[in-house]
Amino acid sequence: MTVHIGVIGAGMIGQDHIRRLTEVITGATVTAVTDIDQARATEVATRVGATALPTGSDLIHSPDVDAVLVTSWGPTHAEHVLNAIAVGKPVFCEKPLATTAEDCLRIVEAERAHGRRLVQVGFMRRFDVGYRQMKDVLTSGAIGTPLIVHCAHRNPTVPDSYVSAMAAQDTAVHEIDVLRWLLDDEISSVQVITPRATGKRFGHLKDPQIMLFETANGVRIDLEVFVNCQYGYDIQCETVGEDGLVRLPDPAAVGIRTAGRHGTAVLQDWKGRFGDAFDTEFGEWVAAVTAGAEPTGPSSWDGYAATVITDAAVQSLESGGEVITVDMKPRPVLYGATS
Ligand code: NAD
Ligand code: ISE
Repeated sequence: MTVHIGVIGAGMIGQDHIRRLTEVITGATVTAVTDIDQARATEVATRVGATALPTGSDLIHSPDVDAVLVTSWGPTHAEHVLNAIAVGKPVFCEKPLATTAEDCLRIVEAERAHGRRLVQVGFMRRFDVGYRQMKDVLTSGAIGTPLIVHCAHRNPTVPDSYVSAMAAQDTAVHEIDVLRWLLDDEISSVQVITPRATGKRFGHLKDPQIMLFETANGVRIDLEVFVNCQYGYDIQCETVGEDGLVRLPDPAAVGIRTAGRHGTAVLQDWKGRFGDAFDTEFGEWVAAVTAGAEPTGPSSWDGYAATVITDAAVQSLESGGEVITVDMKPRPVLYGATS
């Protein structure tokens, strides 16, 4: 069986995922594309032999669409995801699931009323080989009980449109998701402090930021977010346990010795760093849809949790560094709660 996918939002990542679905993944084809920029929708649809449709609603209701991929702007995600749930179609939504906790909860409630999971959220780090190896080490007990996690998330530069709150909402949200999953624990409080700002950023931006999280089990996490670090795209993560530590590997790269120096290149963007993870993410999602099974990747509950925690981080940033308690609703049984 080939899964017929409709894509809402044919911008940068939408086009990259369309390429992935049509050229990399087996068992899927893109049959419909929509974008508020109709010319773009037509151009992208034509490229892959799909039909350009006028709106997200037309696409979701189309008989030629078995499953929906949402890659439009964040504030539009909730509407499309709710419409897909209403017609019972599987939906993959790029992060964020929604830009407010209230909208995330509406999605969780709609899915709960439907009775089974339909939604997967695009937190791709859970599919990265290095993070998966780290998860296996933690689960095996090889380093004992985890106590501390040190992380860094660095981008070379960001555009003028990037504002200080996006350090949590757009950037740290990936650590927030992957650390909840790695530790199988919930984040209970967050504090954001701002060291001396780099001179190499737009004047309005607080960069870098240090985010300090505590989990329900008392693990402490420090995360440096530095989105104008200049030198490259660099993701670091080290978990310290009672009996040892486990560190995320750097991407494999040849060592070059020349002109009296020895070095390796540093990647420049997230597309290069997480390209394989995106491929695995979509391969596993398509396999689940093909089998008529519930998706196994990040759920709408994970999307809700990430939004609540990033809201708390923004609140801390805006308060000048207060410790903010994360106020999350109880997790429903559909998402793994025991009661
Ligand atoms: P983009 O601006 O390049 O593309 C978004 C596209 O959606 C545009 O073509 C726009 O016209 C279209 N659009 C907006 N609202 C629409 C609507 N209601 N219906 C149809 N089309 C609509 O943005 P992007 O960089 O591709 O980001 C898209 C999403 O992907 C964002 O939510 C972003 O956070 C997420 N993203 C995730 C990652 C990741 O690492 N997982 C990386 C980058 C972006
Ligand atoms: C971007 O939206 C992403 O999702 C990238 O993974 C992240 O590294 C970057 O900081 C964000 O702006």
